[in-house]
Amino acid sequence: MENKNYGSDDITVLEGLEAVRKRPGMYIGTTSSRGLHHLVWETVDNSIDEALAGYCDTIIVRMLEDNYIEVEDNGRGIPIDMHKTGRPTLEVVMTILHAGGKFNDKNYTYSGGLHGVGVSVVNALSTDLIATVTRDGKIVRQTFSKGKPTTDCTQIGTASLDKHGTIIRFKPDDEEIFEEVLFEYNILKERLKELAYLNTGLKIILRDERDLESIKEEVFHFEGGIKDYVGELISDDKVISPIIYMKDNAKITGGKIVEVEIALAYRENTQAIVEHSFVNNINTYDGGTHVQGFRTALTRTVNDVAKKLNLLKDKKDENLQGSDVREGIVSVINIKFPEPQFESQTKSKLGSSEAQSAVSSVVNNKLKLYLEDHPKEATAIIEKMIISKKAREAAKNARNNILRKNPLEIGSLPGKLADCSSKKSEECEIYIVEGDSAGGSAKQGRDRKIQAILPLRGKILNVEKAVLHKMLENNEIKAMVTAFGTNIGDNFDISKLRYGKIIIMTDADVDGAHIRTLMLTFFFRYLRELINQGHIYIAQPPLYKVQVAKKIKYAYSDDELKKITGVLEEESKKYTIQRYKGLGEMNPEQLWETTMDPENRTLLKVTLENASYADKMFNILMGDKVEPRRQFIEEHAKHVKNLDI
Ligand code: 0RA
Repeated sequence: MENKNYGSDDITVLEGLEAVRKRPGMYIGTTSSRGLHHLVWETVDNSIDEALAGYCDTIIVRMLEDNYIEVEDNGRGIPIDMHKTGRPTLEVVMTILHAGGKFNDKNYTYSGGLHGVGVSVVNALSTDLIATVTRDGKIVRQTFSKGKPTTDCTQIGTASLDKHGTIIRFKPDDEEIFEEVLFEYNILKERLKELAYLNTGLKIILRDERDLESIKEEVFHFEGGIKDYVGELISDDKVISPIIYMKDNAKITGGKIVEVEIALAYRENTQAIVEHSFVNNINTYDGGTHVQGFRTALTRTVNDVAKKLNLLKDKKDENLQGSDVREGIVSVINIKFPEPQFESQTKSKLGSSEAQSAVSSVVNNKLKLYLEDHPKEATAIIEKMIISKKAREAAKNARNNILRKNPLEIGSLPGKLADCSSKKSEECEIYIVEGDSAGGSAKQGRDRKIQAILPLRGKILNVEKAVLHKMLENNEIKAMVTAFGTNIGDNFDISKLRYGKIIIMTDADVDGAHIRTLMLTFFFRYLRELINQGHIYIAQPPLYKVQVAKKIKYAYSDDELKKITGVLEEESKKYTIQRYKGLGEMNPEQLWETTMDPENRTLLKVTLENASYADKMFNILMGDKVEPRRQFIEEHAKHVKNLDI
């Protein structure tokens, strides 16, 4: 073995991981709850890569005492031989930025995940990391702290030759990096379940062992893949036909393979469209070329089959349009695509043009086969589409009238809106406030120049089942959309947005969480571009008021309350604590000072991930099932409240 310049390698190692510790945001986005969970995704992504390459079928994620997370897989195991640098490969993978990828065989190209910065980043941001690898008959272990090895890579046991895998156990650095370390079971659960759906046959186990008295475990394992996912999405709703499932590979330039998997069904009693799409396990919230390919092929195939079955006349103007064939659909598109190009940094929209033809060709072939083999189902589906078409045509004139004199355009600003005086939209903000009394305080406390207040009464419409024009009949929704100025649906125009920031301000209780969920769901489904462009925020009112004589301090979390009272007790000062149940309990000055003053407040910017999570929660809250919802909300209120996932 060549003895390389050990010292200089050491320096690059330190520089690499020091950079991660200096600017963690560059690598994991934030150092709040969202960045914290990012560490888990990063680690799991490595195990998923092993599964994608065909070497791993089980991943176990454990939440352990003292904020440790452990991710175990039965993949090949990180190599344990000596690397050419003279250090063990395991150490190199754990301590050199992006090293993981360099060692992976490059003939497998679907990997990367959303983050793809490598497990060394997790190492850099953990006060403690223990890597245990089983391979080649050995069990070896190396430990690290803040990215630096604290032991050598040493053999700790033997194993039979057919045993292999990696266990990464880490404790995020809560001293210098993360604001608060609190892993949330439901956040892990939702993503791990999604990954299990997207990777058919892969078994993912989530175990919460933080309280040894009550260990919780769930196993996510779906032999039906995304067909099972669509099954979950339709839940107990009535469907027109069984779930249609297709899977095939398509070849693209350079002989590369695209794996295409699609599942879809039509619900009976709704016009709502539910569509999810993924590329290499990344949720493409804004669709892109693969979704485009699916839609064109779906419309074309259905029209062809409809004519063959004599359900439609063979004339062009008789054709079903895209909107007709998508009404009531629940679909999941899952593709594995080599080296995908995305249109945005958040990877929410696929740009690779070859994905369009790949998906189109699979749908053209497979869907046609299915519909021709199942004329009864085909007829039922197409008849539903023809009803949609007729409804569309019948409503055309009436609707044209309404749309032309769009009620949202001709209508003046809503009466309840207390607008701001500035007309410069960049500096303007609108607070959407729950309830009249809080709205009153907000109106008095605000900065009139740049802050507008829109109080909403009661719950906004259940957007789950409603169609667009129905929703616009809802006064609360109409008031919001009119105030924003952007209009909605086909008429949406972001250049008309009247406020740079749209801020949701609700009580810090269960009902507040519920209303926030409803609102986020509405934004997610109908005004997604506002989230995309970073216009939606959540206000953070304090949870407690601590009063010491005439001085008032505010606590925004239980942790902060503990800190404040801790200090006061050390100083043996007397104090009182008030828990704020609603915004209405604060007077205008307090509301301004704690929650609205741009100099002092904290706002959470809503991301697509947050909103999609809210949307998932909403489905459970608002679906057809009439389970005891209250209990559910209470259990999840924390997660809906702590939206910075
Ligand atoms: C480098 C190379 C190989 C696998 C891995 C890293 C690997 C990393 C992680 C992280 C968690 N689980 C993992 N499993 C594997 C390829 C090894 C080979 O060619 O045998």
